Parts: sequence; structure tokens; C-alpha cells
Amino acid sequence: RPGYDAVAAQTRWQKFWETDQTFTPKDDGSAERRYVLDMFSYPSGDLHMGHAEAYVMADVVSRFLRLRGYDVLHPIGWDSFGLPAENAAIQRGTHPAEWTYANIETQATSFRRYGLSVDWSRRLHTSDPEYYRWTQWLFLRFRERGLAYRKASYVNWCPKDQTVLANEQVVQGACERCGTVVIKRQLTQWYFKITDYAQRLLDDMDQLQGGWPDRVLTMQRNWIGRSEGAHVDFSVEGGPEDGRVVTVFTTRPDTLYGATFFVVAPDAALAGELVTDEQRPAFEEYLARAQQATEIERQATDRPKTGVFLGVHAVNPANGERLPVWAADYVLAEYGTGAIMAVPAHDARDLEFARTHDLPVRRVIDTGEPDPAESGVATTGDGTYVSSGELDGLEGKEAGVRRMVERLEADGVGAGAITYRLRDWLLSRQRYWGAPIPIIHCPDCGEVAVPDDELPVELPYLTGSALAPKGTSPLAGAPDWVATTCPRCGGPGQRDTDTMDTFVDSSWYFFRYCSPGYADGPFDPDDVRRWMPAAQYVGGVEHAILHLLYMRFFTKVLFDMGLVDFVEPTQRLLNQGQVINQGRAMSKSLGNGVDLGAQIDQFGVDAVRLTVVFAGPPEDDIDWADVSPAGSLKFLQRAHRLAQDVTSARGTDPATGDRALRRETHRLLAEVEQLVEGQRFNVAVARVMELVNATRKAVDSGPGAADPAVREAVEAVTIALSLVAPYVAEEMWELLGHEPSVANASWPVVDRSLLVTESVTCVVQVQGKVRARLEVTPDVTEDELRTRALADDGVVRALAGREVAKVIVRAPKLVSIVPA
Ligand code: ANZ
Ligand code: ZN
Repeated sequence: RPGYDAVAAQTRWQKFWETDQTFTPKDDGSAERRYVLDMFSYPSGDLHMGHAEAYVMADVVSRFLRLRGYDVLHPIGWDSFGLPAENAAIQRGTHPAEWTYANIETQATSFRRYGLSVDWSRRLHTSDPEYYRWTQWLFLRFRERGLAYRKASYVNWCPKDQTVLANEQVVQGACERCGTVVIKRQLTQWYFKITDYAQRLLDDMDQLQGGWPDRVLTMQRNWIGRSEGAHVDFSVEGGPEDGRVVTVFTTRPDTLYGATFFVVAPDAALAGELVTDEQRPAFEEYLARAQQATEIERQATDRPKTGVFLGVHAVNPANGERLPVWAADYVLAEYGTGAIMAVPAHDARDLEFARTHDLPVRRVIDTGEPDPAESGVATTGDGTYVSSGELDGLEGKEAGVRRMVERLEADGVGAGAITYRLRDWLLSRQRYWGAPIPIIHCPDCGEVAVPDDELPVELPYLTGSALAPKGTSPLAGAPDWVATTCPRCGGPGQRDTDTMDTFVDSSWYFFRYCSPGYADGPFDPDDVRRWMPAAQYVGGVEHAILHLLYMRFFTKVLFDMGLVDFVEPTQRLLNQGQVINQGRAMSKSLGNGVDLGAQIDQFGVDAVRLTVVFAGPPEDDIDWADVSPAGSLKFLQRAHRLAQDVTSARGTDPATGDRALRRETHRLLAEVEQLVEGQRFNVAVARVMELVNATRKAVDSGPGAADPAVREAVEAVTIALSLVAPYVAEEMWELLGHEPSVANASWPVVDRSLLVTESVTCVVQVQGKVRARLEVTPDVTEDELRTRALADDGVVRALAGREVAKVIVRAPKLVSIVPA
């Protein structure tokens, strides 16, 4: 008898699913809709083990929902703009599209082979002009709403890639892509005003609670970084800006009386404006040094607190004291107002600075700890206010802050304020392989939007060295493309030569999946209304603050535009773990890489999928050294043999079958159902394995292969297995005499009556005579038996009012009552 031939099955069923359009949603309202979404794939080469893990999880969910009767949308696509394609093109002297689309084809073939239940007719590539036309359209709509704008500022610059980076793309001071240390450059760039949505991005997290992993919500909350405090106005004395009001943001307005100096960020425009002529040379030298440091370095607490006096003073609005104004790089230009009041007694960094530069330290909160002026240790806790005017004697920060804010507001020199750490999203890139920014610069009209009916602004055809980093955008090297006509005045204009960050492309693709090919907008709002928000999103936790924040931002803007009627695009999020090997991330240098293709060639897709799912909870990393695809294959063959063994005819009533096996089947089915819903896929697989064992036993040493309960069990195994091992499940389904595909089967209905534990009969005797029979559970307690026996009508009659002398209980079978 031939066993299961993994490879032959793969080819056969791939063809079947495609021709049958098994995974194309009906979208006719005949069933409730569910949208299962995978994060985009980046076409950097063939699929690897990471893809194997990420994509199988959504596939399990998607297949499960189909079997449960939902109309499921499960699309696939590629985030196909970006630097790796561009770098490959430079190296090979080709166009980025060549590398990109060749890799996409390779991946598409591998995804098909991997048995994903996706609707191929909806596939997307963000680098297709018909896609980026709408990326550009959205950019223009954002701009009309004041949410896309240009400004000059210091930006993160990668000297190797010769392009700017968003804050989110700088990891520990280095370029996320190439690891080069990032420097600051002053440039005019395009931004999305995501800061306008900071509070809503926080508030709407309520809707994600429970559906998204807590750690992602925490990371987003920290990234948005809401701080409550106050703005306080100081007026400057001396220097070229004498009398100018400078506002600080502080979380501790209650410590205002303890301010002994004032600090501005050296790289904020303010510093250069305030400094006196006398101090300017020293300041400029300091500024040049500060710009070499990364933001992380600048904020490090153990870093020496450098700075330079600007020659002017700031007047404390609480007591009129003149505080020296310094520029120091521990104050960041991009946070709050870029200026602080320094309270060394109660802030560690201020204290260190004060000690380095011999500035006074004044305690204003007595916490019971030693005075920071002597101890050199700042106290940050609660206590009693001292040397604080009207605050003296108050207890605790809350009272102090409230009183001080009231006073500042009454005097008109400050107010309660909220600040966010979130910065606007820098979206322009000086690279070629991205969506061109659809703006024309006209000497007379300024920035003019490309009219909608002229979209897309297609990329000019550039290859090889024309794309090499030069510090300006490669598009500037295509003069025929740059030169154009101003849509407003008809005069000569120049196209913007920057392209958009690829995170723009991936902030809206999930809408497009609902309306592939739609020509009148980025998506048909009716289609989106039917499918979204997506029930499930699956992807890596490395996107916790980048993509996952941006997609939420886009959704809110589209809501404000009236194009969608929800503010959160996905209800549930699953962050799958990574596949590692021998305890370490796979890498070329360690030589511990595991090739997905080779694993599939050796064990088949089903065994690899099963191994990945069975290895552990989906969020956990999988160490390939600890798993056994060979063991998985063996199990699948065992399951497959069961389908070959079944001899009872289709349609025989399972109720006539072996009750013990039926109870096992339904118990495990009920568990699998719950486990898959709770995303505990690995435990679900373990239950299916139990059922295979129980069924084997029933066939070999129980009621035998002809028992209808055996057929019922094997059908349950087949359907459950189809979530993880679709090819073998299709083969088994066919062996069982069904029409293909098992994907069109229904999840078996659990017979709840089989789940109740069987009952036993308890005999109740009175004076040795049987007077009642009670149906009880086998684990009934003695107390319960006694109570039920004494309350029984037959027993009451037999006792005829006599007192009971003794009750002997032998649970669960016997109760014997002796009357007085
Ligand atoms: C006075 C003060 C007294 C402060 C005190 C703290 C403790 P978070 O919680 O992170 O929002 N600050 C404000 N802007 C800054 C900037 N651009 N660069 C560096 N530091 C800045 O921190 C807010 C506090 O960080 C503010 O409150 C300010 O120092 C400082 F006992 O003001 B505080
Ligand atoms: Zn013009």
C-alpha cells in the first residue's frame, strides 16, 4: 500500500485550488465576512524560515474561519519599493524593477507551494504605477488637510545610504538598514503631521485592548510619550533679543522656586538667536561638537554634562530671579519647547550639570532625605514644600502642581500643558526606488500639486550608476523628467525630486486589497465597509512602532475624510516569533542558517508547516535545533494511514458507532476549536495527535476499521489537520470518498451530549430494601449522595416519619439508611 507522497500531492492540489478558485471569497453576502491579513513580504530573495513561520499562522486562522462557515478574504502582496532593490540595481548596472519583480515571482511560486490559502487575484505590488498612483493621491489629500508639509530642520542622515531617515529608522544611533552611525543635517524635507493624531493614537488603543499584544500597546504608548505638566514663560534679559519671552515645558512646575539656571538646546534656532556677540564664538564651537553626537548619546545619564553660557539671563516669573541661560546638549531641540528651567535639587541631570559648572542648588521639597546641595544626590520624591513662597508647607506633588499652575494661569505667565515625544513623520527620501512626491515647484506659484488626473507621476527610467548615492536625489539627475509645466500658471516648473518613504506605501495596502483594480480611488469605500476592520493581522513585532503606528494614523485620517467608518484597521494582532537555530538568530557568519526550500524538499510542505506550528506558542521563537520535521512527517503518515484503513461506508450514522471513541473525538474537537480561537495552535495540534492515537487503537484493538465511529474520528482528524497540513488533508479527504476540497468542508459540529460525563446508578436502601435509584456522576460526593437520598420520595415514604439512626454512603454506587 503506497504511503503518503508529499511532493506529488503538492503539485496536484496547488493546481486544483487555483483552477477551482477555492480561496477567492464569494463576497455575495451568503456568509459573514472575515478578513485575515498578513504583513507585506519584502521581495529580497526567496522565502526563508521567517516567512514559513509568519505566513502559516494567518493561514491556520484563515482556513479555520472558512471551515467555520465564514467568507474569508486572505490576500497577499509585496512591499516592492525600497533600498535593497536600488542597491542591487547599482551593483548590477540594472533597473531596480528587474531584481524586484524577479524576486516577487520566486516568492510567489514558493508561497503557492507553501499551500497558503490566499486569493491570488488580489495580489498587489506597491511599485506598480497603478498602485503608487493612489499613494500619490493620498499624499495630496493629506496635504490638502495640512497633514503633509515641508520644513527645514535637522534630520537624521545616513552617510552611507546618503538619505534621510525617520526617527523610527534610527536604531541606537545607527541606520536601521546598514548600521552606519547616523548624523544630523539641516535639510528641507516633507513631513506627515502625525503629531496631530498623538492623543487619538493613544485613546483609540482602548479598542485594541485584548486584541493586540500588550507589549505592542506599551511600546506605542511609550513611543507617543505623553507627558503632563505646564508651559512656563520666562523673559530674557540682555543680548540681541532682550525682552523676548521664552517658554519652557516642565513636568514639575511645582519646583519653579528651585530653578537656578536655564538651558536651551544648542541646535535649536533659539540658542543662536539669544547668544551675545561676546559668547558667540564659544557657542558656535560648542554647537559644532554637539552635532556630532547622536540623540541617544545626548540623553545618556552617564555622559559628562557639557555646555556653554550664552551671556544672557532669564527671569523666573515666580520670584523675579535672574537665571543664567546656557546652551547644553542634554536638552534636545526636538522635545517640548527645546528650553528648560533647571532644578538641580530635584533633577539628576540638572544637578550633575550644576556641579560641573558650579551653579547653585536650592532644595524646595523636603523629602526627609539629605539636602541635595550637600549630598550631591537629587531627590525626586514627594515631601513638604520649602523656600517656595505660597507653596510652603504644602504636601505632595499633586497639590504643589495644582497650586502653581493656578498661579501661573492667574498671572498669565503659564498654563497646564501636555507634550508628546512623538515627532512628525519625515517621509521624503533622496532615493530613486519609491513613489515620486507629486509636487511641482514653480518660481511664481511655489509648491503646486500635480492634478489628480495626471497621476501617477511615473518614475523616469534610470539604471545602475545613475542611482548611486550623491547626497541629492537620483531623480535630479533626470533633467527631462524634472522640467515640466506649472499646472497653475503654465510657466516652467520643476518636479519635486524626492520619493516617499516605503512606509507610506504600506500604510494603506490593506484597504486596496478590498478593491483590487479599482480605478476611481485608492479603494471602493463600499468594499472596505464590507470587509474591514480586518479580523486578524499577523506580522513581526519589529513593526510595533513603525508600520503599526503609521497604519493606524492613516486609518484615522481616512476616517476624518469620510472614506472609512472605523478608526482602527485591525481587531486582533498576532506577532509571531522568529525561527532561530542552536540558540542563535540564523546568520551567514555563524553558518547556522536553515534553508526553507531544502527542508521542504526533504520533508514536504505539510511536515514543515506542522513542525513550525507544533514547535510552541506562535509568539515564541522556534529553535530549529529542537524540532523534528522528520517526526512531523511520520505523524502525517500515521494520520494518512488511518484514512486508508477506514472501511465503513460514507453516510453511516456515527451514533451507531463505538461510544468511547465518539466521546474522545468530540471532546478533542471541542478543545481544538477553543484552542485555535485562542491562538494556541501548538496545543491544538497536540490534541489532533491524541485523536490520531485513539483512533489507531480503535482500529487495531478496539471496535475495528468498520465501526462508523472510526470514520467519524478520521474525518475529524482530516478537517482539523487541514488547517496546518493542507496537502495531506486533501489526500485523506479524497480517500474518505469526499469531493474535493477539504477546504470547502464544514468544521464538524461538536455533539455536546457526548461531552457530559456518563452517569452511574446509585442504589438507595432503607433497612436493606431498595427504595430508590439515583442517576449521579461518577465523581459525586458523599455529602451530595446523602442529601439526595434522604430527599428522595421513595425513601421518605419508606421511612414513614421515623428518625434516621445511621446513613452509610459508598459513593457513587450505594446509600444504605438505617431508621431509629
Ligand atoms: C523642571 C523639572 C524639575 C523637570 C524637576 C524635571 C524634574 P518627560 O517626563 O520626559 O516629559 N525637559 C523638558 N524639555 C526637555 C528637552 N527638550 N530636553 C531635555 N529635557 C527636557 O520630561 C520632562 C522634563 O524633562 C521637564 O520637566 C524638563 O525638566 C525636562 F524636578 O522641568 B523638568
Ligand atoms: Zn506657477
